Amino acid sequence: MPLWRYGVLGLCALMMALAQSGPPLRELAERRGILVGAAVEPSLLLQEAAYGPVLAREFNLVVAENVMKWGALQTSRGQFNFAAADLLVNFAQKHKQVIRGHTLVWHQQLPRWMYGSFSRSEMEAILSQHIRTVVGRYKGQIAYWDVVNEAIGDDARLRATPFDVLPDYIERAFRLAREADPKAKLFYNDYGAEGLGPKSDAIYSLLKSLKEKGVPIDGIGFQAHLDLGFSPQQARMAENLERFARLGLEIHITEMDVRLTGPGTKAERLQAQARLYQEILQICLRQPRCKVFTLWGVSDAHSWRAASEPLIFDVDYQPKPAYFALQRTLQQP
Ligand code: 9MR
Repeated sequence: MPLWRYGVLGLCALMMALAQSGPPLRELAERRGILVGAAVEPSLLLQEAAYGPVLAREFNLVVAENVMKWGALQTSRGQFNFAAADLLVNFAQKHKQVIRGHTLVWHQQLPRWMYGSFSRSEMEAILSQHIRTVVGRYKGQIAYWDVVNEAIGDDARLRATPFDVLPDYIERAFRLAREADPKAKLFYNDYGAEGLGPKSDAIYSLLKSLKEKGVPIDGIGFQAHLDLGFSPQQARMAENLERFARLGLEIHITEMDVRLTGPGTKAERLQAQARLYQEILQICLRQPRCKVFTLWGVSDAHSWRAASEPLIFDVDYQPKPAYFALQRTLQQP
């Protein structure tokens, strides 16, 4: 790791270099009427000199990569720890960034106690206490919540989760979230549903039936964890987004990253990565209901897929071809 990443002079040099590389993404996104976001690990704000400044300069939306998950907030039953989540909220407010909350109901990253055996009424109490406490704490401060995450499996059926003792846990979660913060927009979020196919069909049917029942759901998040083999045209992604838009849902790209692995030279793969970022952003810009375009991290130094260099800043926070592709795309009429 180069030393300058930690020094004040190095940081100044980086910010000057960024200033010379054109307008910040957030400024351009604002002009286009969308938000450009990044997933945030608040501990990095304290640990890494370049992280906060780059996050503040480039993005007008932040989402908690991990610190608002059940396992982070309620490690023991009934005991909540908001320290890391508060750090994120304070940073966002200071830098005028909109906040996405992630996530209230997910089968992963649950605390161990959640795998105990609970009766229906106990689970009802557990779910409602969690959602009321978490959404209530940030009432008026978090604009969007991923209420239910990845409830549909890769086999296009509902996954088994500890919440299943409550057969209506999905709609219940949305109703509880609406009650706790009537102004927050409520989302269903999933991966592998960007294009047409059995999984996105299953999600479509689920959300359509929720809408028909009057469940308060406002939007769908397409995660977009992609690799270079994904072709939005072949997957008919724009068409897929359009059918969700016709349900009256707002659309967010919520967790985009693109693995750099595959054939070709590194330079070619970086160009292909840039093209894919550009294509997904274009699809969002052409869809009137697509309002948020979010990346799952800031730099390749810290990503759940760090080994495959999936983000738009490299490990030294230098903008990659993908950064410039997004900048150009936002500037196109
Ligand atoms: O990026 C997150 C990583 O740090 C965690 O270890 C992981 C736990 O499963 O979750 C990652 O984020 C996931 C997100 O919350 C939901 N969609 C898939 C993301 C990547 O796994």
